[in-house]
Amino acid sequence: MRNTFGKKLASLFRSRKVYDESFFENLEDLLIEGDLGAVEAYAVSEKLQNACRKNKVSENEALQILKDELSQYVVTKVPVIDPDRLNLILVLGVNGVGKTTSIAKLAHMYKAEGIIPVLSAADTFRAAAIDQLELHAERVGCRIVRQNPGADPGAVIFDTISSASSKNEQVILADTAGRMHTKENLLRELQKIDKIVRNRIDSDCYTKVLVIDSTTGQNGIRQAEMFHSAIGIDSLILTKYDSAAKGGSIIQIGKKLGIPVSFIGTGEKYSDIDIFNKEDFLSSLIGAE
Ligand SMILES: Nc1nc2c(ncn2[C@@H]2O[C@H](COP(=O)(O)OP(=O)(O)OP(=O)(O)O)[C@@H](O)[C@H]2O)c(=O)[nH]1
Ligand SMILES: [Mg+2]
Repeated sequence: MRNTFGKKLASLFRSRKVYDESFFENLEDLLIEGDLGAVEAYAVSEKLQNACRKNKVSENEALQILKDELSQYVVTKVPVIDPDRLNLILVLGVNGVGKTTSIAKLAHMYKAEGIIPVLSAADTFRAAAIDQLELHAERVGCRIVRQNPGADPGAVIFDTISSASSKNEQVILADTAGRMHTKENLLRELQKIDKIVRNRIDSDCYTKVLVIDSTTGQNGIRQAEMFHSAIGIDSLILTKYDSAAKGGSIIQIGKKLGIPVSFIGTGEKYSDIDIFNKEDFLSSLIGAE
């Protein structure tokens, strides 16, 4: 059992004498601590209370009820790459969440699957961001399209689409800035990029993924709301899952915004990315593994 939240939850169930009021209060506190959000925590707790009122519920059954309840908010959806057309994955997120690293991991993964990736350095806000992506491109062994720091990110994406089409590359992985002078600047820039992509890439080949750092907790839902309302998010990448994080915020994001999860980042190596597995995630979250 790798996460402390799961451990605490399991020990709450183990230590309970009866399912009384204080048990449910503790459960709600723990769920909130697990980044589920108060509304979700009370709803889940109430469901369990109802089940306990009707029947005698064992520890395992209670954990299963909890898992089933959370399960409805968590959906896995992986971008489908059509090898015969040009696909584009726009990687978004606030600064430091793991956008650039996730792009390198995805490029590595697609290459291993025989799909040709190309990186697009559309985070032109920080000079170092372009160099960082270039280093990844070298290491992974794929092409990168870049311009100078401060260049128009939309122009970088435009260039990438044009050149990738003529080179028969199959998936563009586009990095974006996590921060600009103001939040409004950032969102406006992203809307411009989105418009450029929508005009040139078939809608079913275009995916906007938001990177959520699993250690950020409650902030994750605010980030998702901000990006989703600005340009619409198709799926999430949950990063830094290796760092004793709970990742409970994706349940809140799923419930409030209905955004599914595609990948999970589990370390700093290129191979440390997996398709999000809902069963494993939930078992780990509630400490039932
Ligand atoms: N342990 C762990 N570290 C990660 C993971 N993903 C990213 N990191 C680390 O998180 C830090 C930030 O990653 P970046 O990929 O540079 O994040 P970013 O979102 O591109 O950051 P900005 O470009 O500054 O906005 C780096 O030190 C990465 O090695 C992960 O899944 N696990
Ligand atoms: Mg970056």
